[in-house]
Amino acid sequence: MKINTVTTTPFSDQKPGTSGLRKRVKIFQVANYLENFVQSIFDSLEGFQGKTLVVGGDGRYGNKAAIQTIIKMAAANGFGRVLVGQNGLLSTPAASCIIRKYEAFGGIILSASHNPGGPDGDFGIKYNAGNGGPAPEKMTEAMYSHSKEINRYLIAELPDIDLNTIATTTLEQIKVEVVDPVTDYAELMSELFDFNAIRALFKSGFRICFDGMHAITGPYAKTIIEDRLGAPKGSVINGVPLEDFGQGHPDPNLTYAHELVEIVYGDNAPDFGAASDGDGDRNMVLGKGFFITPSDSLAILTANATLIPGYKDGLAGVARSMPTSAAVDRVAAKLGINCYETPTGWKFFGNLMDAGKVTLCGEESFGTGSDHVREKDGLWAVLFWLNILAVRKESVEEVCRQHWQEYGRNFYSRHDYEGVESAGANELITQLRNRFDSLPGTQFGQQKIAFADDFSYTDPIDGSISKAQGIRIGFADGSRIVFRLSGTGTEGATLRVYLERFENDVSKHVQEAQAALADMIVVADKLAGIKQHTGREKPTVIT
Ligand code: VG1
Ligand code: CO
Repeated sequence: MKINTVTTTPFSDQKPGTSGLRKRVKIFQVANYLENFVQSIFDSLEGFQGKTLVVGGDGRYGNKAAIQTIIKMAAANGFGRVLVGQNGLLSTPAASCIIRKYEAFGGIILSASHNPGGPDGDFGIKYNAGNGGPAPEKMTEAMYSHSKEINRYLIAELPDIDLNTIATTTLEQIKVEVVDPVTDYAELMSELFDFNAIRALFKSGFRICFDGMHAITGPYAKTIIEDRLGAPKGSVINGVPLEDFGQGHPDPNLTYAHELVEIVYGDNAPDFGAASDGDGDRNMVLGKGFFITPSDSLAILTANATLIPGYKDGLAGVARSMPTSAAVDRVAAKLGINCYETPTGWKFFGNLMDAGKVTLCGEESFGTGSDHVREKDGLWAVLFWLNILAVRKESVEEVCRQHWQEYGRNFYSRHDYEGVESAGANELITQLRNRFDSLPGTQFGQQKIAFADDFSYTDPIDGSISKAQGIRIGFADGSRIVFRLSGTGTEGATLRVYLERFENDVSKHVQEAQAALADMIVVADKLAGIKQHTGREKPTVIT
């Protein structure tokens, strides 16, 4: 095999964010940009000679070309086998599943998740370790260091692989296997959930609308929900992955999944609605005209876990990211299991799952998952809900209302100010930080501040410390506002404001979270000067 050593110079902006390296497609198209980062990944790893690398992506523009490059670089760097999804496709949870199942050394996933795709959209790349989970901070920092010093990359002179055909090709020292992206994942789902019960539910006339948003989950949802579980054809909409996601924004929330929202809030609505994101790790769950917040979803799955075959013996513990509402904490307390609070990003759950401390994890950003893989998993959450409904024979709304009745309700909302100027956003955060000492005791309208801090996390397993993970302002009545800057955006800065208020008395429940949180929304602006620092009158997206 002829291996070329190509001379290169570093790029200064290859620091992975919350979930890998995400940039505009245009940036990834700059000569050597992708190659430098891939080589930096390999340079930060040890002991992979002759081992297996899993490669796949969410099908966005640039996916296939990047995969051909990565295969040649993997060969040149000494991997012995590459497993790649047919047509270059692998959802993030399926990649995690395949890494684990075939005991691969690790995997490279090409995705910018929920960010728009196409030539003017975003591209991304992330490395997952042998446990199937996103590289922990220590690893991403090593990649970044290598990227700042790189002066060469290795690439083999090999023909392109036919990604469309399931086949194994041996190219001198390296074996490339093009595998079906769905089979292994679907098998894992059938081991966790009661497919017979869900099949019976659909047979009884229960209707679902699953929106693939023209991203990766279409083929998975069609195979599992329509073919295996018997939901009628057409239950999956926008099910064909497109390179530009049909010009959409594959982010499953009430704003971007508006087609689905109109269906479940419209006449003749189905019993259940769901959507997933670009790379298949997020989920939104809806009943007939009824939205389940991701934080509530995590709490409800936890409370009902023993109804599911894969979790019938109970949960070791649960974890949620810091900005996620404390709804699951109440369930964990009642079940007598531990509830861990981690920084934003799935990479922080990996150690807890590997150590057997937690079974379910979740984030407010429409992410839920379990230790069946090491990523959040959109379809898994949908199947979990379907299994609960099949057993309880109640509607989504009934299940949720009963949950609130029993545990109280955490009113919750996230306000995003996308693509604002970085200077103003950083200033907002800095000013809050400088006031930590003076804020406690201060009264804002009805609300009195009890504490203000910057969330710092010490990993209970390896002791690593992650500082400055978001500003928390706690109020005397238990309400909370969190301010954080996004680590996944590609343009300017994105300010996220997370608002939460607990209400124990269900008779006081109003359906609309924004109304219930109206006071807090005013307080957030007064406290942080959001309008002043962002120049925005209102958020870009409210979830
Ligand atoms: C966002 C979410 C976070 C999630 C991350 C990756 O990060 O808030 O909860 O883990 O996206 O999601 P940030 O830094 O922009 O707030 V995804 O679906 O890449 O896979
Ligand atoms: Co995603």
